[in-house]
Amino acid sequence: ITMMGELRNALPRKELQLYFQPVVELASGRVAKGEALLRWMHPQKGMLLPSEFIALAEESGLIHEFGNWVFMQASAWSKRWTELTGTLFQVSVNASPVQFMQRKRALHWGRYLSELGLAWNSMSVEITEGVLFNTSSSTAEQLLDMRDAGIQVAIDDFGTGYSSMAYLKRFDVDYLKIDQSFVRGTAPNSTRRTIAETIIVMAHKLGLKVIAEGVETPEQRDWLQHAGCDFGQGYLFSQPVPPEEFEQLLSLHSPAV
Ligand code: G
Ligand code: G
Ligand code: MN
Ligand code: NA
Repeated sequence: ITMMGELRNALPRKELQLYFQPVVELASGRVAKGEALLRWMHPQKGMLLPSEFIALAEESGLIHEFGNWVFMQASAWSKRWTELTGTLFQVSVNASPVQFMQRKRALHWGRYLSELGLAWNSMSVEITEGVLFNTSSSTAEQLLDMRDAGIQVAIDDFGTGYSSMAYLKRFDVDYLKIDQSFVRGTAPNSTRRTIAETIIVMAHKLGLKVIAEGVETPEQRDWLQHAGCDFGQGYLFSQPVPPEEFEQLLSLHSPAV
């Protein structure tokens, strides 16, 4: 059987699983949000990461089915964690550009959220800059529908793509996620760090919140917080973990000091 054949069976055979990585509010150290990351528990090969199967899912069209499953699962976890913590607990999902080509996607997700009785802003969708660069009317329509459905939008890996300020303004997104490569800049006057600090200032002027990715050390967390960055995500706080393990991080403050 081909990998494609196996991938077709992955959902009915319950081999897909969501992991979650905490997003920490830097000022308080509180786990404020979570990002859902897809895993394929392959019966022979073990746990496969998205880089090993998402492209195949996109080519085959399975990505639509997978993406809907991811959204529904993640919504249910948002509902549970909101109840557990007593405050709105937003969960984000990643979406491929291909998913935006399917019309009415956001409308269906919005309807699903209201059936579940989820509050506004319970969910956010992470897209790459390439999605904004796509000028098709379907993309613009989907982004507007997201807004109407109370689903927030984050630009993932910001700084690695086209990074056009004009698109940010035009599409009215909610979060910028600074790509890991800029967070790696350690020296105070390094180019990477300067870019990260500039992105933070720009985002705030446009009314967007900023999430830094790939935060691995207390030093990185500290300069990001000092630069006014709102949230951090990375191995310093936690790797992506299964939901049961994620839940244990919720009542606690960030374990890293
Ligand atoms: O932790 P990690 O190796 O899981 O993530 C790698 C990449 O896979 C990330 O860039 C992320 O955007 C992508 N990814 C993770 N989960 C999903 C998903 O459910 N759908 C899509 N389309 N991409 C995902
Ligand atoms: O969706 P996105 O492209 O942002 O996916 C994030 C990827 O980065 C995932 O593969 C995730 O496992 C990985 N990741 C998350 N935190 C860290 C970190 O602190 N360091 C490194 N090197 N990778 C991370
Ligand atoms: Mn992401
Ligand atoms: Na990213």
